[in-house]
Amino acid sequence: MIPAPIDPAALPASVRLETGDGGLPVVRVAGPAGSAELYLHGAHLTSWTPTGGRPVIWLSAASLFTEAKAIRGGVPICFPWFGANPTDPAAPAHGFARLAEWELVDAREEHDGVAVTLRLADSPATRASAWPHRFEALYTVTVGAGLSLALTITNRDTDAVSYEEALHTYLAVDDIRDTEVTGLESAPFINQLAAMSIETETGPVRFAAETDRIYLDHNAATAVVDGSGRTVSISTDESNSRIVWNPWIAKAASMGDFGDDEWTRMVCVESANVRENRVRLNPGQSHTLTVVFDVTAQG
Ligand code: TA6
Repeated sequence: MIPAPIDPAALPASVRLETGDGGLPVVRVAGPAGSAELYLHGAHLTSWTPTGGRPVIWLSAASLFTEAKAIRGGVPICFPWFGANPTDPAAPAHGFARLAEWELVDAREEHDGVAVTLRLADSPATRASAWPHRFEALYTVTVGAGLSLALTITNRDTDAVSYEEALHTYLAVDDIRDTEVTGLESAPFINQLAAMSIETETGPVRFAAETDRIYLDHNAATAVVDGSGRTVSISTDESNSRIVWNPWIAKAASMGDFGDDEWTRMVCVESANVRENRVRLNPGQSHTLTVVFDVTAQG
């Protein structure tokens, strides 16, 4: 059964479908335990703030809000490939999902959370892409004192398919130079900045230069501890890859939608299934990647 777009008049009181930056439609959630903004463009979460706390998700002040470009910051959805497409150099980095317009198909209040679901399915454009398969994607964002993101992909094709996915989360930090990512101690990683060499962490991930690391076969919880005393814990289900990224000075300056001085205020800790961890689905099968964020110390 294909869910129909929800009638805006039927939305619960804590959910509004409005016009956001760049004239793009945005779902604004004002729940009892947290607030958030979720653009239909790319199903892109651009903010999450627990009630009484500070924003947890980072968004560039220089982000463009146009249909032709992914929003910079927030939680881009990388699907159905991660990074450059291996066969089509003209294909958009990180797949087509973050550039597509998703539909709002459900919104409901649960306990102290508010759950909003967006949907994307194959189209003539996706069927003409480097990944031409029939599929349905449902993305449920649950906003409360914590944040839950669940991406379900269903194979609607007649053949088995495989794909990569990442919830490419940009987290706000006080200063990247006083920040560490725990939970990856002793983990091997692909260093994207050193000819994909395989290296191993010797402790928490700390930052003193551009950092771009892919951890495979890793599903343990991680956490971001910044100098303000805030800890954001990150737990996942059905996610076997992690990516950690900070662009540092030169890469930040090279991106037109990223403020030159913004690199100190963010870190990407991404929950994914990439490379050898890609997902394989038989016809009719579904897979859900879930990530949950909790602020365990406000600071
Ligand atoms: O996840 C890290 C990464 O793959 C980096 O290599 C960098 O390219 C980043 O994603 C941002 O990619 P984007 O296409 O959003 O500029």
